[in-house]
Amino acid sequence: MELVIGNKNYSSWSLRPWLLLTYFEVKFSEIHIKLFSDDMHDKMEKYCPNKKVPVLIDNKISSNFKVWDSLAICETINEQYLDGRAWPKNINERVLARSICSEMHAGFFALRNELPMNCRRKPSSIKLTEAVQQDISRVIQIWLNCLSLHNESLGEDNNQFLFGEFSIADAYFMPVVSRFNSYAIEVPQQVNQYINKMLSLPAYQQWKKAAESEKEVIAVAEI
Ligand SMILES: N[C@@H](CCC(=O)N[C@@H](CS)C(=O)NCC(=O)O)C(=O)O
Repeated sequence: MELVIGNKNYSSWSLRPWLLLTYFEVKFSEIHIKLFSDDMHDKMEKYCPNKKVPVLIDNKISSNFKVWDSLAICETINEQYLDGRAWPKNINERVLARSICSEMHAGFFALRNELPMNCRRKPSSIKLTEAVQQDISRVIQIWLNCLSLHNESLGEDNNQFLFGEFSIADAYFMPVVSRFNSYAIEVPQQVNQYINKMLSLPAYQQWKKAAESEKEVIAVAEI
């Protein structure tokens, strides 16, 4: 199985399925496309039906099996390799997890444009517009709501993923966690605990290390 991904420092959509596969130790290899490089279009032509990354290629499932778009890829990994355990077991939590992933996938334009993922950025704050502040508030509201489901008493040991166990929802919000860290966004203590937990995941550390060793600098928002 191969996952076609962009630059690890910038490609937030690539990070989502990559983290899911890596967290659950599903074996795969990577095909890299350097975004906005000279050969990007030729490689996209070859691997990416939608001319975007990520794309999952899995000839074990069937010949020329390709899935594009991060959410469709996460769903496919969950179905084909994880026996459904990457969504919460409880139906109410599962629909909530699906809803917040879809909301992330279809919105948060100000957050994506104004705070582009840049894993190796030394954390520091920037001036936030009203639009991005609204997106940030909504993310915090989502996280607090999810975290409250499994954190009955908010003691220090209650350091859970969004739905207790790691799920697609955590993989989906990993790039937002990275952005909140890079741009030193102020958050409530419980959210800060979640952010630190996510940043210290070995799978994210592995991604970040690779991002740090990439040399190119891309001056484009929302990639
Ligand atoms: N909705 C898509 C978005 C994919 C996307 O925009 N990928 C960016 C890189 S993170 C890309 O390939 N950009 C290149 C381009 O648009 O030419 C997904 O969820 O996978």
